[in-house]
Amino acid sequence: MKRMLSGIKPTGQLHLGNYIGALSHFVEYQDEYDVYAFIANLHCITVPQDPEELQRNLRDCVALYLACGLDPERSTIFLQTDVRAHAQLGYIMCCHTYLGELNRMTQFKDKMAKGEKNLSGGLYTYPSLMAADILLYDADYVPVGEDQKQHVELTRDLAERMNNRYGKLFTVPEPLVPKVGARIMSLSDPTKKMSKSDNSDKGCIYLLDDLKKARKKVMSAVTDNEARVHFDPELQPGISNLMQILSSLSSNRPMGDIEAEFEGRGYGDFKRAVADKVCERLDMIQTRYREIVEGDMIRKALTSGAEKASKIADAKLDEVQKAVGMEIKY
Ligand code: ATP
Ligand code: LTN
Repeated sequence: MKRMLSGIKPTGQLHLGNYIGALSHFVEYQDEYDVYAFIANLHCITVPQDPEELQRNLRDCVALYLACGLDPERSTIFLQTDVRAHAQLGYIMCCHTYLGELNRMTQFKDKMAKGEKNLSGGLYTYPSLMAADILLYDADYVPVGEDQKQHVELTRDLAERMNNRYGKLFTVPEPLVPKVGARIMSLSDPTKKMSKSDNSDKGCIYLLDDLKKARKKVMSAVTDNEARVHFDPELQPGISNLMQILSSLSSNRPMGDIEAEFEGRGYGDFKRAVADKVCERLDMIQTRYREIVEGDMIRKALTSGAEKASKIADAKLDEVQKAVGMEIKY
């Protein structure tokens, strides 16, 4: 069975973009692949965090993994720091990454360009740690949203570089970016990605948002004056974004189908249909979430996940350290 690995960095509450772009796919792929899904808590601290809030976000993230349908019996769910090999291979990968490569990473470049102050060394070298996360498990596929594709491509380059230098150590992974919904846009500014760090709360639907609030966000989403439900992300970014949301939540319903259903009808009708779908899915997730946080499922899932993941990761780390010549033979 091919192996698939992905992680989420809960620096805030998970939102609909995380769900549609990444999390929902981890769940779908469980039948077909050996899925490893982790909570990237080392990546979280690359930007300043309030300790109590971070703890809450980490717990909520695991609960939401489970509530969205990740099944600890079939998939391996774990907290990154429970598997010590991540930090250690992360360092080794960092020593095999060129400064020029890190300088090209758009996520870091964007933050620099915005003039953000006091960016950390951890944020700069984060793609090397991400490479370690993936390569430790010889993952074949990495399901991510559009914004993470560049990091998986760097991972491929690093895997090939090390394989060439030390002999075959790693599987070279492939990014899996969904055709629809890889970049869900903000509802209040459809030229920007829906993000936890969105300045206005209106553009981002959180998975734990009160249903009334979520409905209101959809109903007041920015659209246009074209007065037709048509898929054209350039000309009608707001409407096209809502269409992507509706399509992704309806088993990738074709855009032509949605256009036909709403032909000659107003945006109000269309937005109501999107809001109904969003609220239906959130309601399902939230009901399950409440059961999970009251029970003992989080602790159990993470304990068995860490045990299973550590076995694989520790063995790979050993192999790498030997190949690089870092161990002493007696
Ligand atoms: P954010 O911008 O919200 O802080 P992020 O990409 O920095 O998100 P994560 O929360 O770790 O950090 O993202 C988890 C996954 O969700 C990644 O695979 C990412 O590509 C995907 N993702 C994030 N935002 C969106 C979005 N707006 N549309 C589709 N996928 C997204
Ligand atoms: N960098 C990702 C989170 C992440 C990840 C990974 C995703 C960390 N390690 C390994 C896939 C595979 C992010 O910011 N969204």
